[in-house]
Amino acid sequence: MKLPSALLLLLAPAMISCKTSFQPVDCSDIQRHDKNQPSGVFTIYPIGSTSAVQVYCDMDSQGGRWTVFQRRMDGSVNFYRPWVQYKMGFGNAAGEYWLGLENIHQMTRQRNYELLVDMEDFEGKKAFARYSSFKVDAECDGYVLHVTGFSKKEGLGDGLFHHNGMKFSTFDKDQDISSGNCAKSFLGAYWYGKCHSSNPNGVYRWGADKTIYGVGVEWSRWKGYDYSLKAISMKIRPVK
Ligand SMILES: [Ca+2]
Repeated sequence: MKLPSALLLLLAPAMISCKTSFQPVDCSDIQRHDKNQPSGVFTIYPIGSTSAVQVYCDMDSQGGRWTVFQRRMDGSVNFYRPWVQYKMGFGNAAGEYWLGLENIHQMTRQRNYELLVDMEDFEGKKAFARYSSFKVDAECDGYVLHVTGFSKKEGLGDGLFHHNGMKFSTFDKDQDISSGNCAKSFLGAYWYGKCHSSNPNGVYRWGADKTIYGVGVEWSRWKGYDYSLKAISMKIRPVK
């Protein structure tokens, strides 16, 4: 059936508003809207209608609803990047990416979030660390990390204790508490302190490698400082 063009014009605003009415802030909103959504790439709006950004939603791990803000899995994306890139985000939501500190801050400013860090080594072993509270302050405060409530009974050792309360640093913006530049020394970007007990944004390498200490994709309380993980993803969801 062919509609008269005048009718189409009348319908247009309704069609547009219908299409844009659902603007999820995170993957939890997406699952609430449709409980059958599988894990995959979705568009969220962390800072309102003009802030559309693609993310990977983990709808499977430990009840699902997780918004992934960091993911390494194959070394396809270079994570040794300057401040502006860590602020705005980079990579590909279907693969390796960083969601961006501004998006993470805006999300955790609006709701109370918990954190899950899923990891895998090159032998196929999996592990996780979970925290009951996760929040990142504004840029003017250095995107300070607040992460507490580590689950002692589950998963592996606390790799974020050292990073709680630290500002975010990149090689071109040293906000760590070391006299040196942790981002340069350990070839990553992170909430470095003096310097790290985990280095998820370090150099992608293939497992155990003692040639350069501490620069890999690491979680020291699981595999030490000489083992670069095969995969790691950091994900958040609102606390019910
Ligand atoms: Ca420093």
